Amino acid sequence: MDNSFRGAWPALITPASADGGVNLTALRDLVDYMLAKQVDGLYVLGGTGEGLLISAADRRSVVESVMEQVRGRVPVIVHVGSISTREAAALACHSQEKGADGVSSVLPVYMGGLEATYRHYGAIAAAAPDLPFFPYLFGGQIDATSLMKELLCRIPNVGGAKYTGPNMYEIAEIIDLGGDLPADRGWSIFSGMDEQCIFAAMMNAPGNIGSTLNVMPGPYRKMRESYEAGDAAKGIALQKQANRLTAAMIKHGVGAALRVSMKALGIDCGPLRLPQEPISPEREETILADLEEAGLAALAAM
Ligand code: MN9
Repeated sequence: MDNSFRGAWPALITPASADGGVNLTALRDLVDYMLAKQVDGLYVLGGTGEGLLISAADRRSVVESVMEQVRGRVPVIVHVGSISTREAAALACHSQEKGADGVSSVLPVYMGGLEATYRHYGAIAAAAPDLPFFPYLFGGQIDATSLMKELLCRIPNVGGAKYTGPNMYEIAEIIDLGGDLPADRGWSIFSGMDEQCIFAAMMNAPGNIGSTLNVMPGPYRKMRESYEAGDAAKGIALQKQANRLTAAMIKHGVGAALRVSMKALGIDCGPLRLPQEPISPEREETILADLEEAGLAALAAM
């Protein structure tokens, strides 16, 4: 049995209502849009999904709505990271109860250090013991490979990681840690830098999770397919094409660019949550013009 996840996963936006709450109707529309685009899974309430900016009660409603809307058609990993270990653990427990397929968490946000990380992740993973747990490896002063080795010893349900960094040697090392595990134990290392998806695929990363996949999941699916079919050159060409749009998004701020793109694609995800800068109508126009110039329509249609 293969318990591993794979493929192209959007780090789903969480549509906001005018007052900063959640627009659950738009959220359901967004889920349907992603399923129609044949994404392989959904990663909800992460950085892109503004999980840390949303109240715990609203985070629970988001999970419930997403699970209902998806109805088991693709796996869902819920990011439960929180400044409070207890709150993250309670959210993990709720996600398991509601049928999520995995939980994930950023490194401890405020109280860092290795031992604190073990305690934080240990408590979260133990609160959802039937689900694989995925550390979100991003930022922090950590040796990611040693951390993952140690977590494999300490946490029985660690199932992989979301690795958001540019170091393809390091991601390969972490992928290889799975080599010694029993065959029925899943080990899914997702790459999280959209700009590097194809290179992580070349290091055998089975999937990628990222913000720009809300707007253009197709190119990532196709670049992986091309590589796996033996056509690395085509995969690299697709990566470069996608990177033109990603670069334009980074220039304007990825959060703002995602909102503007999704609105142009027919789903109004509402305002960015505080403390992000609101998008003025003039800025929206400039951003959209730049994204269109960078190939938004063609990439989104793939
Ligand atoms: O992990 C996102 N990374 C961060 C997901 O939010 C730090 C990525 O999808 C980036 O937004 C993307 C553009 O730099 O690679």
